[in-house]
Amino acid sequence: MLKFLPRSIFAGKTIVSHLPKSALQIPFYRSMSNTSGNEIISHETTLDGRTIFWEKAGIGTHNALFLPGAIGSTRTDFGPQLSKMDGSKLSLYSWDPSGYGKSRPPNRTWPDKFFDRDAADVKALVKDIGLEKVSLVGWSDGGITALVVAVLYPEIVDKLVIFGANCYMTKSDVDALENIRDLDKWSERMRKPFEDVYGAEYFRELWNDWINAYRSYYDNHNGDIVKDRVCEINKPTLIIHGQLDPLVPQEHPDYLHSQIAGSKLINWPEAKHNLHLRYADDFNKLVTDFLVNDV
Ligand code: TYC
Repeated sequence: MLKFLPRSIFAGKTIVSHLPKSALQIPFYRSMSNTSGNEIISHETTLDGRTIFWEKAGIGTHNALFLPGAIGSTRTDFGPQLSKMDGSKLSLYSWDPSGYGKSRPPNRTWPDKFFDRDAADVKALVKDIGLEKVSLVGWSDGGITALVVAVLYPEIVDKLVIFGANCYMTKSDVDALENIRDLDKWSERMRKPFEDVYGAEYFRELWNDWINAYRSYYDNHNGDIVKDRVCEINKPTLIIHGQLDPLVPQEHPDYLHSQIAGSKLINWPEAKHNLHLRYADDFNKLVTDFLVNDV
């Protein structure tokens, strides 16, 4: 049974914070000096005994829930969105998936088809927050989770924005995955944001477990994450693809575009996987126009 007990964190206090403009491309927690942008309010909920951390910024009538990528969290993955998107038009929500970021304890578990568990958690969280419907804005693994939510729980989904995401895995995707497995080959600059959130040891464990759980879709499910069912999605959908993305080849956004009726695909020639951080202002405008103005 799902049991939600909404409560704020840190000795019963709601956390209010602001993102500085200088935080555009660096994780929020590294720089908190200046104050500008939306007020961000942090919350904690309990789901089946598990901590779920989520945040809200803005007071607009359109609800958008931002879903982070693998091992990601609200502030590391969506700082420039929570702080800078128009909070008079949008209510901006984001969460740390179970076992990631501040959604601990417990540590992350990896059931078979873990995206289905995350999708069920999204549904339960949306209900707990008291929302009937949200638009889902999902990056990478968060984009996959958004697709699964749209297939399994369409009743809670308004619109979809999907970027850096795929809904199946090929052999070359697995090869690309194995290329990034060895953390000792990562630069210090790439490792540091994760180590700051998790500590070196838990980050190593999470990373290894994520790679194994993710590639099990290839090894045990013919690479099918939600491939055969994305054609059922009938929500207004915007797909964005950075054409220099080293992790997600063009065939993935093309497939999603071909399967989701009425979807719009924006190919961004100079962008990579982190397009929403690198080109935050352009991304924010694009997404706001799609969510609020239907452009
Ligand atoms: N989905 C991963 C994330 O959330 C990125 C990724 C995509 C990694 C495809 C490997 O084959 C891959 N960051």
